[in-house]
Amino acid sequence: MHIQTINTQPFNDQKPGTSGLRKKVKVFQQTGYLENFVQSIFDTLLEKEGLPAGATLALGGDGRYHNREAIQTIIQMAAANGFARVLVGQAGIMSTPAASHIIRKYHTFGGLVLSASHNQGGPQGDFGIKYNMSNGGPAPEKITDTIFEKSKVIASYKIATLSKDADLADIDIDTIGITVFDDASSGKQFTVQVIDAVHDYADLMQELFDFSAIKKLLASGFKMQFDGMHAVTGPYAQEIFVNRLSAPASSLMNCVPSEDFGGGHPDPNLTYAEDLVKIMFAGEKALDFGAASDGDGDRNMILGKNFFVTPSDSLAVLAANATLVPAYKNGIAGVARSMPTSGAADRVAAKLNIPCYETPTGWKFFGNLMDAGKVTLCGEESFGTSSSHVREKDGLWAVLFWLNILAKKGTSVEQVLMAHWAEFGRNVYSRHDYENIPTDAANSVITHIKAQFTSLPKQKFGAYTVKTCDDFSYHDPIDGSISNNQGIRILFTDGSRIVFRLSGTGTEGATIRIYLEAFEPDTKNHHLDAQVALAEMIKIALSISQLVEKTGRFAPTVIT
Ligand code: G16
Repeated sequence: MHIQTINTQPFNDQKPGTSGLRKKVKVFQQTGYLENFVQSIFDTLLEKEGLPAGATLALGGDGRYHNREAIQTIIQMAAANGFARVLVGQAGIMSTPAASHIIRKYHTFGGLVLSASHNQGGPQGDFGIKYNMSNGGPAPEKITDTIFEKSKVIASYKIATLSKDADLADIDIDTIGITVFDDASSGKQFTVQVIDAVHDYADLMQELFDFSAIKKLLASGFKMQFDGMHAVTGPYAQEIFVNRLSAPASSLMNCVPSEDFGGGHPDPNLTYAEDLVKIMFAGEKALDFGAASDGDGDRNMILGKNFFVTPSDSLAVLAANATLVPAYKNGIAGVARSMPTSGAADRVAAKLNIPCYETPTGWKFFGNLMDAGKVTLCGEESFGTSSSHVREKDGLWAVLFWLNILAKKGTSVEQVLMAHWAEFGRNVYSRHDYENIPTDAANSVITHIKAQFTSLPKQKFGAYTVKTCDDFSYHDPIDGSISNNQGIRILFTDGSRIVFRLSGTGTEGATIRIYLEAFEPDTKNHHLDAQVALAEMIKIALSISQLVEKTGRFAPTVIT
């Protein structure tokens, strides 16, 4: 093994967003681009903690285009930077929740997850990379800020040639097994271990949930469909639903992963999971349960027969019914939700007399709360829910949680929601996304809203009166860190809210997200379509933001 130091020039655009660095594949293919970012991560780690003897790095990605090349480069850089071992998913693939589990189960120093999540793949699509800490969770802001600072001044990176004859030979990442390389100069060894992350993950799910109850449900004529969206969860779904829960193979669709996600957009929502939506909204012919997961397997969408469960409601339902699941049978310590997520979970927490935390958007903000044992369940409106079993959101976990609830309750998805709303009231909720807007136009919308911070309070808009407005700041109760500018909140006197945020995960132009929420206590209105129930809030949001005038966009790209 030979270690080389290669001189490089910094790039000025390597600032991690909501979840790691996401860019077009073409950007990542520039000479030195990936290497600079990975070296900046390693330099940050070496400076902060140093590498302990025998340090192991977990490594895997969602299998998108450019994954295999990046995996090879990172293995060679890990060797050169002093890691003793790399645990790599077979074929370089690990879902994000599986990677989090692998880091925790094998006590690795940390992990690199190659994913641009729900963003499109292929040569013209997106690629991404993020670092997860030894707790299995995404690096917090203080680490990602340091990585960015280092990326701006980097002058060289280290890379090893691993084959015995010093050629840059590709390592076999397709065969489960261990390869050991000797470093003649230091006398040390470097190990690459290819692992089957699917089995490790499926074992964990089997420990958490009542598989025999779910198996019975699936054998009882209950019909489900899982849409893998041509992404990473296909093999996991096959192992869990078909091999372990005996669901028919026909209950899986789009479950063979492809590098460009079959040309689709692997985002499990009502717009992009259209194949599944057609099946689940087919009137009498619709199945009992439908679910989809995203590019890297951390998001989920839950559908009943002709019925959509908002992610905010899903979190609340899981919290309210947690004791039906073996892993949570003794109750949950607390819940946390991102700020734009509806307050439905807050109502459950209040009734259960457990704390509910409000954090900025981004799973990284939940890690401290889970590590400190303050919360068990976390969720975000962006189709993410999970628990402290890992430190990432977990798509299949949420699907199994729902199946476990349905198996125990013996009612339909819609009946579960109707009963939930009857007990807690309904936080009617919707998100409107305006994608790929020129950055200047998007910024002018945000500036325009902020300019009204002093004039908006007490203003009346139809039936609604503004109580306060601000740009959300989070004070982490565990480490005391402060995160400012996390989204504009306009709060109304009756508890309704409008939130405006710019997405931190896009790679083209800007995406404006408008989050709308109104509380409806009256059972006779609970069946209403959210767009109908929120019609007035939608008008108010457009009037305050002047979004149509400033962007020339007359309708959202995606409504969830
Ligand atoms: C990422 C983060 C989530 C966040 C989401 C939305 O999800 O992991 O915590 O809620 O982005 O971010 P934004 O609104 O900034 O686009 P994923 O699934 O893309 O990793």
